[in-house]
Amino acid sequence: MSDKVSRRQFAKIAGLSAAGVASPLEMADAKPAAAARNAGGFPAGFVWGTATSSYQVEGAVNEDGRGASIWDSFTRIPGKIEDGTNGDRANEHYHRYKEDIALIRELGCKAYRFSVAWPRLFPDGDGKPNPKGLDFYNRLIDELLKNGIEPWLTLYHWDLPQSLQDRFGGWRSTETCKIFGDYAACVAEHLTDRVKNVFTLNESGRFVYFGYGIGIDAPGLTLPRAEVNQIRHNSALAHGLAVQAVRAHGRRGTKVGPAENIDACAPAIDTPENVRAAEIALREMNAGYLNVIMEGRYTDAFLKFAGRDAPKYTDAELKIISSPVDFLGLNIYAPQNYVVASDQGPGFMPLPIPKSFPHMNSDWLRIGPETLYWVPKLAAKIWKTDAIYISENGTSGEDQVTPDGKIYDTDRIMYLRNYLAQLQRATEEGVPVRGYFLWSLMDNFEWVFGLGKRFGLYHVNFDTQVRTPKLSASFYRNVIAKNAAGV
Ligand code: PNW
Repeated sequence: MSDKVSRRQFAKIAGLSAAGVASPLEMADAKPAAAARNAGGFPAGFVWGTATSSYQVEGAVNEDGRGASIWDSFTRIPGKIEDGTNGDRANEHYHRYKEDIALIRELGCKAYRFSVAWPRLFPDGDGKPNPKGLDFYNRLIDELLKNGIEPWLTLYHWDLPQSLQDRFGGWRSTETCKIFGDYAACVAEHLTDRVKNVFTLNESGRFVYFGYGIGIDAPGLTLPRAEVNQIRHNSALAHGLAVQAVRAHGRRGTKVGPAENIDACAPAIDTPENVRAAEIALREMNAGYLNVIMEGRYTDAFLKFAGRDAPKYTDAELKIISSPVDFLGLNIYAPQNYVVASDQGPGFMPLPIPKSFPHMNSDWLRIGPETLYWVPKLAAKIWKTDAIYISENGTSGEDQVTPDGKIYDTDRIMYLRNYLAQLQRATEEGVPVRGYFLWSLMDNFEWVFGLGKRFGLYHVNFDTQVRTPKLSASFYRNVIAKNAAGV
């Protein structure tokens, strides 16, 4: 207050109107205020983590009784993987996990998101669990805890047992959903004495369409739209069965939720009409998975749009699908839809994306930092959740090793700095984002791109398996240490 008075007085003395154009002093004042906001940082207890997945890092595909997964088969099909590589060795994390956990600790991360390879536990998908498979995850979890790192476990990160694909057509059949429930029960029974947080399926939005619709991911099928819609429905059912299995077989208090690459909608311009349109868009564009999980029904617009190709289901299935979750995990990399208000249809219009829209060194990785502000904010409002985790965010980069042996990935730092600033803006407004998992701890097998796209904070030489911290590892360590984005 006294500051205001003195400023006004100063303006008078300086012959400037207090109510008119800002005085030079007022303009100077604006700076510390903005800086103070940035310096505020994230809430206390914010969970900082990194993430990987089993097929992308483990290797050791034929060891200790692991069965084949659909990705083992798919990567064998000529032409499917851009550089002809596969996950046979990947990062040899199955053997080097201790070294890798030391890397997580060096970052100061308090959490690590990894996935269990279903075919390690059940080589044929079902039957009796393979004790050696369980042993590996016991060792991994114990080592994490020994280093003060909370294990966050994903049940399904795309490595479906090949046997289930052969016997039931994979996710085409609800048999696979039931068996997934049994597998989830086994994981819950054996591991939730130490694992407190479980993600169900990673990115239904990706593996259903890319795996069964356009043949780009395993199992490489190109099925008609009605079948793809049915498979998406089955994936939601599998999620619901896993939630129930964790509740029934896990330690009391174990938290469970999805990890979905939500179709990220944001207002093209921040006006009340466009924000409302983005809210409607977020619900509708995610109607086939997240919304049915959170609301227990498909939206009218979704069913109308699908028409005769809509999934077939029972009320009992909708009940299972919408079993209450403890948190929402959102994988957010790039804006999918910038929207404006419209009086057509459900009330929004997604805008075409110009060819010149900037992106990182993966074409799909468009740079839209504000998605980390809008998407959690609108998601929390639509689905009334009080716990959101950013279960993945990060970028690929060229990551050349310079003659001094270092990797100066200032492009990744630019990306992270901008996205994290927007996430911080959301938490400062009270949006209930509780944690953030950076994808990825280290370069790894990037699906159809093979080893050619590097997402890691640590560079990996896949011939020697040497891990080298990139400059972004120091950046992230600093963010975590200060609990703030503006660093
Ligand atoms: C996610 N897109 O995949 C996966 O969960 C990770 O396994 C993967 O390594 C990571 O993101 C980086 O790609 C996605 O085209 C792949 O929008 C592609 C898209 C989204 C997510």
